[in-house]
Amino acid sequence: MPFLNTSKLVTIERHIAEEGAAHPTSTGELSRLLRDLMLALRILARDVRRAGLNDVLGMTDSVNTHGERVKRLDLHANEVIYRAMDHGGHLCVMASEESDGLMRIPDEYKKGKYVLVFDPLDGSSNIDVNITIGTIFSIHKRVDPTLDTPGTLEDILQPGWKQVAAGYAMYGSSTVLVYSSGNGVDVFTFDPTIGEFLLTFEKLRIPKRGRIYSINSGNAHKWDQNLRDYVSWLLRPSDDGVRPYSLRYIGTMVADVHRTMYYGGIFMYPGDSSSPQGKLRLVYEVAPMAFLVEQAGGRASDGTRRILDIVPTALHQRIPCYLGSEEDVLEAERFLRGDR
Ligand code: P6P
Repeated sequence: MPFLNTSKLVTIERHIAEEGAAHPTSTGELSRLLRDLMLALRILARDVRRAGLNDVLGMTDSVNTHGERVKRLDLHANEVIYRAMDHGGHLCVMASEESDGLMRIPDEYKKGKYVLVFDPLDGSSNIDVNITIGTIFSIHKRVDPTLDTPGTLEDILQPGWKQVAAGYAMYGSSTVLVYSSGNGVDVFTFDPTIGEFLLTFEKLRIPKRGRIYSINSGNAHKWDQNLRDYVSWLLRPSDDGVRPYSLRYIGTMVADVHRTMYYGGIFMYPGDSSSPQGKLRLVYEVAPMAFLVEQAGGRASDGTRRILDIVPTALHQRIPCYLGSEEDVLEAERFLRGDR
């Protein structure tokens, strides 16, 4: 797996500016938006690293829109991103997993042509035990870019294929940023000694097939029979040695998908008898991840439909998801259809 010679020393800002310059119609506004977002991610990288020391671990007394107890770091991350992005004049509206509804741009600030939706801290159930967590973001252009008025829910509920850019930061043994603006997937590693995200892997491609499947097997009793048959098949040794697959499940979508992007295989959060639409949210979790997976040559579906073609009907809409190597996701879809 070739890593770049760091002598190129390409920062995320330089990479975004060069990508922007490659588009003749580019105004530089997206570059400035992303520069502001990178500041927020640098702050979160620092705060996640120091969480145990800063006494920001633990639960708040609040419950989010999904009825889930909110970790203090979740709220902090939500606030950091909002404050970094609310005044730049690039956005007309924001929304996040932690916001009940739209996050308005304050009246005193200019409204721009972009929309930002995000999961400020994905994997929060892992915060207190120092397991990898992340931030997921997705950027759309507003439906009518000529407007300078506050954005609306219509600007947010756009299909994933319309995303202008998407990415995630993963706060693990190092902090990495995986990003695409539709020209392939690039990986940047944060160097805290200089406070920069440096390009460390260009045009990441998911292997056509992997040997790892990732799912919460604790829900197996609630799965559809076809899904049970698929997982049983993955575990049955094959003559060519490709199967059995190994199970890897971290419980942080960013980490499980990141591993899948590099090693191949399939990440699944299916619907089941108690949660027919699964757990993960379409707008700010699954759609941005699907965008990245497809940009890396993989496949992303809800078991039957391409994720990026699905038009959201609600901000916090959940969707079953099967993301990863093209051959693995196609195989899962065949089983889910009842084709053997
Ligand atoms: P479960 C983390 O809470 C999260 O939202 C995703 O990051 C992760 O993939 C999923 O939930 C894990 O859910 O039900 O397996 O604990």
